[in-house]
Amino acid sequence: MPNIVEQLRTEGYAIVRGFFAPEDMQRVGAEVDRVYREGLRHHATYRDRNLLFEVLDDPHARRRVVLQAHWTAWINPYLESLRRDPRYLRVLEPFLGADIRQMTHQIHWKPPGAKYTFYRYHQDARFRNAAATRNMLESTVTTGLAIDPQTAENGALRIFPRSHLRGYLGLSEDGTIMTGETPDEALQRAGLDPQAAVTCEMQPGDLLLWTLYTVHGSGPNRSCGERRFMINSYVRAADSERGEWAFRNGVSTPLGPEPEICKYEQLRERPGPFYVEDDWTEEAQAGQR
Ligand SMILES: O=C(O)CCC(=O)C(=O)O
Ligand SMILES: [Fe+2]
Repeated sequence: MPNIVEQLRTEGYAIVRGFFAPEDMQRVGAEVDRVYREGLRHHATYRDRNLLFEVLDDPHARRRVVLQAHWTAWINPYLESLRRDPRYLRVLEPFLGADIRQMTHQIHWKPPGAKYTFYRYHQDARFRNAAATRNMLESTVTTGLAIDPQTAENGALRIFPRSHLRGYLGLSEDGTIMTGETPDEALQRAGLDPQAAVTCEMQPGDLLLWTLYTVHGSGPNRSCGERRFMINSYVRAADSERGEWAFRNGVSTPLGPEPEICKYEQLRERPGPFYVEDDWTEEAQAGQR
């Protein structure tokens, strides 16, 4: 563990190998597939407070796909306890202490044959309410659990080492991070060498850690298999006004009776349930012009 702490601080990312055992990952995979089937029942992106299914008819795959599901802890008891499994505390405590809230809980799919399976380079700090989080670099840790093997071919996460030390760089701010691409010149303008990106190849059960300022993105899934990835992001409770409890005084803490709105402040006015009408795909955007 000392190596992990050192590496995340100096490099802006670290990989905990064998974080979960193969038996755990069998179950995680089965529950995540169950969530996928649940998502497919919606004709479009659906939201009910923090719970979200990002659903679209993919123009290449020519079928309905689910790209992300957020906070499925509300509909899946196994995933509810997984997000606050004591093994997460063991990894997080050296960074965040024993009082930890959770800001994101996301499952990502890159359905084989689909068009929208890549993420432009960005820093996750962009998606946070800076007013609600203090010391964002040190007070947060984002984790990515490999459910399938993560490979260059299927669109493993790519990271720029030490980019977290450069502050907020404003990459890919023109629209969504799931359309277009990041030109080398944009990286160079931000002081990054396009050749320096590292592909985080992982086995099922490995856990990637990164910071809200680490520049990262991922390529499309060019394989014919699944690429399932689970992102949980945590914050030191003393530095955050937001988030669901994960650990209080080191004790794993279940969700309460009502959701705490985490990331999307608009949900305070309009908590849902509702379908999201605006469609960010290039096809829909072209149709609107
Ligand atoms: O699933 C991925 O490859 C990464 C997605 C990502 O970076 C994000 O949603 O912020
Ligand atoms: Fe990200």
